[in-house]
Amino acid sequence: MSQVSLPGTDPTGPLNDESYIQLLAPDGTRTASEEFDPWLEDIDGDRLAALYQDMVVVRRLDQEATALQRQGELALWPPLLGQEAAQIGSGRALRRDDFVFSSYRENGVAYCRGVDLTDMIRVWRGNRPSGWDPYEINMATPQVIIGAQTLHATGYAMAAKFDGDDVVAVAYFGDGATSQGDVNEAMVFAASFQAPVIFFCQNNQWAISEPVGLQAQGKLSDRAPGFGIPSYRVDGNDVLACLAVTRKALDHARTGGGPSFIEAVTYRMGPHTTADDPTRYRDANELEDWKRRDPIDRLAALLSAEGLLDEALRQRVRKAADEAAAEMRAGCINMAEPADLELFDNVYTAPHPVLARQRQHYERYLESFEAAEGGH
Ligand SMILES: Cc1ncc(C[n+]2csc(CCOP(=O)(O)OP(=O)(O)O)c2C)c(N)n1
Ligand SMILES: [Mg+2]
Repeated sequence: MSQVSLPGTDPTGPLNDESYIQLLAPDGTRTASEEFDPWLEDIDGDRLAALYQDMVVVRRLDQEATALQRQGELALWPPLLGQEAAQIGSGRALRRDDFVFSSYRENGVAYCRGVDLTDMIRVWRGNRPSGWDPYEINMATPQVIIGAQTLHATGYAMAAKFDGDDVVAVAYFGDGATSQGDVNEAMVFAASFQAPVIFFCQNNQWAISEPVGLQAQGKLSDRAPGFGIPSYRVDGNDVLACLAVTRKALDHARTGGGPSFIEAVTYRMGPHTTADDPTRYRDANELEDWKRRDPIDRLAALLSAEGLLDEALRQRVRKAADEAAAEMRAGCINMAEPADLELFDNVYTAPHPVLARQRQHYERYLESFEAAEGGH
């Protein structure tokens, strides 16, 4: 079968050029930047090591959750493999009282927010309709309706502005989501009301099996200025660039500058979810090419060059990753089953007659099993 050439997938085309903000090259070389270095002044050796540890731990948690799914302990898992720098760099830029609205793939950001590791996988085990209390970590539970969280983030940011709070809302979404009406509507409102919101787009090159070039004939970051929103295109596999750019955009929003759009150019190295097989639609060479731009390897190269990646650090990071993975696994296996009728709790804030009737029916249905068992 001959390969059909899709529009916008030309490897030499505008989407594949490397005109993005990069402070750390794939070989670990640090590039000086007049504009962005001031945002990294506090990043000393210890903080570099902490960013490295975060990325290693998050990759390990992601691999553990993938293994748990393969072992039948989770129904589904959306891997973030390859996107660690985009998530840790931006996630670590946020203040505690900022608020995150994410899709299903931002478990690295949830980690930065301090989510309990059992809560991270609760929904994926089918244990509860939602994983965590959004107000405990200032992060809404993951949105599966593609792009809808951009509206929630914009609404939150508009309210914060009306209240005079200097907090910022951050919406995380993918390249595919930029084709949704919701995302475009959110940008119109954000610009009109100069809402303190950041649109953080992780362009991981794929929306399930659809390459980004099919839906975007230009750079995603070029769309935002059309809405009156300043934008950045950043190397999403460079944790320092992601941290610096997000800090700058946060400061801009916090000081009344309004919204920003950040396109983090990265790559989804794994499947869309554990229910997907990417070998059916993408070229193996593409993955090999992106492996050379691995976000963790390049920070390791910088740490090595600076003489910081010694045995003590390696051991500390390995131990942290082992412990986090063990905690997640134990939390998964030992997760208490909810009581059957809990399903009807928290659907509405007040009692509702239709729901009450449904609950009664279900209760009787469950009782019918007990009666049948008693009859034997
Ligand atoms: C409104 C809506 N349409 C379609 C889907 C089905 N769907 C789930 S994930 C996905 C692709 C999303 O791709 P992207 O925005 O690039 O995010 P990524 O999964 O790559 O992180 C689609 C189409 C959905 N969940 N919601
Ligand atoms: Mg995508």
